[in-house]
Formats: sequence, C-alpha cells, structure tokens
Amino acid sequence: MAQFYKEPSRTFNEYLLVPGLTTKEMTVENVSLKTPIVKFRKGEEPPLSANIPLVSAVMQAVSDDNMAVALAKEGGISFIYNSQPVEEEAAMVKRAKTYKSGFVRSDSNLRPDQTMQDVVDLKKRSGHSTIAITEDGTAEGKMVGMVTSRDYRVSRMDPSTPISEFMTPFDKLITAPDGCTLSEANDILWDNKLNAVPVVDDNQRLTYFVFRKDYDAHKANKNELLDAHKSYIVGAGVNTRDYEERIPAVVDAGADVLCIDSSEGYSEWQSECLAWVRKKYGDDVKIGAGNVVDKEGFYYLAEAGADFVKIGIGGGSICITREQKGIGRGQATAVIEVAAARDEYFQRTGVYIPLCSDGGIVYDYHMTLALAMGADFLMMGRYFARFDESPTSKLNVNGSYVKEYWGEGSNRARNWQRYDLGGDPRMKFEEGVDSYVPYAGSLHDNVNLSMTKVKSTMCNVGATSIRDLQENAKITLVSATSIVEGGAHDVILRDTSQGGNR
Ligand code: RVP
Repeated sequence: MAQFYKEPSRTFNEYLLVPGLTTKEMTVENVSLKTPIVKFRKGEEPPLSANIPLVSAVMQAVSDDNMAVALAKEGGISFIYNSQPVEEEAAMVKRAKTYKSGFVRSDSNLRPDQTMQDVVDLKKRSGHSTIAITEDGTAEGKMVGMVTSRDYRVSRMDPSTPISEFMTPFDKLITAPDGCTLSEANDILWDNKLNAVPVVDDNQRLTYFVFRKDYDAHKANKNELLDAHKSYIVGAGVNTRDYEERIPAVVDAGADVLCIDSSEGYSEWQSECLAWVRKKYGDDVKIGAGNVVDKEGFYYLAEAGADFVKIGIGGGSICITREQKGIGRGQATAVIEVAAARDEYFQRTGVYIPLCSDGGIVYDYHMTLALAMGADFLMMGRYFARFDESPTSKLNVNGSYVKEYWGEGSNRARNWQRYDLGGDPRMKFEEGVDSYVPYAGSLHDNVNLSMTKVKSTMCNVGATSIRDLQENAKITLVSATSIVEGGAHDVILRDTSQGGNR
C-alpha cells in the first residue's frame, strides 16, 4: 500500500516566529548573515561562504553576468543559467569573473588618424568625454594617446584635424600599471589631480580606465563576495545531459561553485554527474545537487557527494509542475524535514551539508522563516527578476512598469534538460509560465531593505547569526483565521497598491 503522510505539507505563509529575549547588544548592526555554501567538516571553516544568504535562480530571466556582479557586490551568489550553449554560458561566467570593481573597459576609442569630427560624433553617441586613442581603435589596443574635452576647441579647429595633432601623446600620460589595486589607482588619480587614469599592461596595451567619480561608489560594498584574486564569486548551473562538456568549460571560465539544475533531483542521473565530478576534479570543484523535498532525497544526494542540497518542487512562482504532474510538497514542510535529516547526518558523520531553499519566497519574512527552519541560503527567481539588473525587458503594462519573468519549463525557455528523465531529449509539455513581475528598482536598495528586515526579525527572536536562529527560533503554525488577523483588517485602506516584497 502507498505511504500516506499523517500531516498536510505546509507553506511558509502558515508559520510565524515567536519572539525570544532581545538583549541590548542585539541590534541590526550586530547581526551577521554570513552562511556556508558548501559542505565542511565539524570544527573546520567552510571552503565557500556567502555574506548574505541569497542566491539568484538558475534562470534565463534572472541570472546573467550582470546579475552575478550586482549580487556578489552585496555578498550573495548568482548561478548563471545553463539553458544556453556551453560557450555562451562560459563567456558569461568569464565576464563576471573578470569584472573588476571600479575598473571599466574603455567604451570610447579611436585611432590617431581619425579626426576631430570623429571625436565630436563619438562623444555625442556615448556621452563620455574621455577617449582612448589606440593604434587599432579598440578598447584593448596599443595605447598611443588620450583625448579629453580640454584637448580641442570645436569653434576654432578644422573638423578634419587628425587626432594625432591634438591628443595628449602616450609619453605625456600618467598611467597605472595593469594588476594595480583600486586603491592604488585612486592614489594616482588624487596625487596627479586627474579625473581618469588609463591602466596599461607591459606591452602598452590598454586594459581599463579608473574614473575618480566611481571610486566612492565602489568603496561602499563592505559585504562584497570576492575570491583570493579579488574577483567576484560566481556560480554556474549545469545539467545531467551535457556535463562532461559544460562543466570543464564553466570551470575553466572561473566558476567558483556549480549547481545541478533540475526540477527533480532524486535520480541516478544526478548521482552519476556527481561521481563524474569527483573522479575528474576530486574535491576541487564544488557542486550542489537537487531538488529534493524529503529526507530520502537528501540522504541519496549527500551520499552521492553533493556539496549542498537544494530543496523545493513546485513552489516557484512561475512553476506549474504540481498542476501538470501532481508531484511536489509544501516548501516549509520540505525544508523542515530535510533540515532534520541534514542535522542527523552531521551528528553521525561530522559533515555539514548546507541546504538551499529554492522557490516560493514571497514576503521578506519568508526568508527568515526558511533560515529558521534550517535552510542555510535561499534561491529566488521572482524576487531578483524585478530588479534593474535582471536580463529581461522593462515594460509599461497598463500604466505600471513591469519586468518579464518566465519559467525554465515554459515554452519560452525550452529548458528540457531541467525536466529530463532520460529517453527522448525534448520538451514534452510545459511546467512553467511566461509572466510579468512588478518592476522594483535597483538590486542594491531592495536587497539591503530585505536584509535589514531579516536582521531585525532575528533581533526579535534573540539571534545574531543564522546558526543561532536555527538553534533557538520558536516557530508556530497559524490557523487560517489568524492569517487574516496578520494583515490589515477591519479598516478601510486609503492606498490599496501593494508593490514589492513585504
Ligand atoms: P521563485 O523564486 O518563487 O520565482 O522560484 C524560482 C524557482 O522556481 C527556481 O529557482 C526554480 O527552482 C523554479 N523554476 C524555474 N523555472 C520553473 C518552471 O518553469 N517550472 N521553475
């Protein structure tokens, strides 16, 4: 006979945290959200941690290199989507890894034989007045000079004057050496009263510019997540079909952590993929697996060698897997059960495997609940899709700004590998929808607000770290009637608009 669970499975909305003692030191500033991303042994430091417990979903509409840089600046990690050709995913990883905060690739470049008219036209197009003059007119060509608005006068000079006649030649330029730090470049700017300094390598090739106006903006990211070479930490999604080709490509491009992207991860395909990684790379390549929703799924992937395990089937905002296939489990119940198995596994083996709760986070307090229930970090799609930094278009629909957001199982993404169960390699039916989400502005502002709310709740609960929260939180189920009591009720609202994450 089939196994029946005694209790219904539940969502985050059905729970609340009960406050604990808040001591005087428990202020938002004193709360740390640092969290492990990959497994570690008892008493040892995790090889990879994040400074905030947020990762962005392995989705076309969410995680490209731009999102990866923006989120790493705040202390989280993006998993760049794998529903694209191997070379394109590797190129995105590489762009994010080679991005240097405060160092910008020159977007205005001309050759010395071009004219003042070319300078004027380029400035109009780009809006930038600092122009690199390189032998071949490219952003990484041999630098021969520089032009700023101080070098020419449109009213007095013949438009056909060659640039070589009025540029500041290379031997008169102050430059910074390739490999210098942002702070060293900034010293050069200040010592020489410059607005911009070109960074050049030993062969006189231009690599970057550092602008004085950018410095303060880049200094502000105290949480930014960097590797030993000061590049941002970047994740990459992989699948169980083409991993022998995709994994080496994204690893060579610099990915710090991988995630097998699948709607259902309790499978021999995942075990095979993990075994392949261990055989080829030992423990050097970090890879998470999932998704699972019960303890059996967790133990299977833990034994197979996963560095973290991802939880969640059917709870994603754009996901219709439960309707289409009738599989899944309420996200809160899934996290609670898997976390208990993880804790038991830790007790027994001394190996701590971080858990990622994936999908279904609607309100900011759901983040705190998921962490309190045992998740170490949270994967979100809808949340990040709303920001400027997501790769999709911002549109005006019926007078409101929205961003596009579509599921990996939708016809639009056609990510059949994510739903693959072996056999005929093609998408057979949709498991996701194509939708809009309300536009919410910059990632920086929103993530900071959400993290402040999480920290503030943690202070109420009496916890200054995620570990504390997991060990000491008191969590209560709420009845349907008390959910009504939790919102504004029995009053007439003056403003009924409800945007963003509450
Ligand atoms: P949400 O944050 O609720 O938007 O959920 C995002 C998650 O939904 C993803 O990380 C992924 O696990 C799942 N997803 C992505 N595409 C689809 C689908 O098309 N069904 N589901």
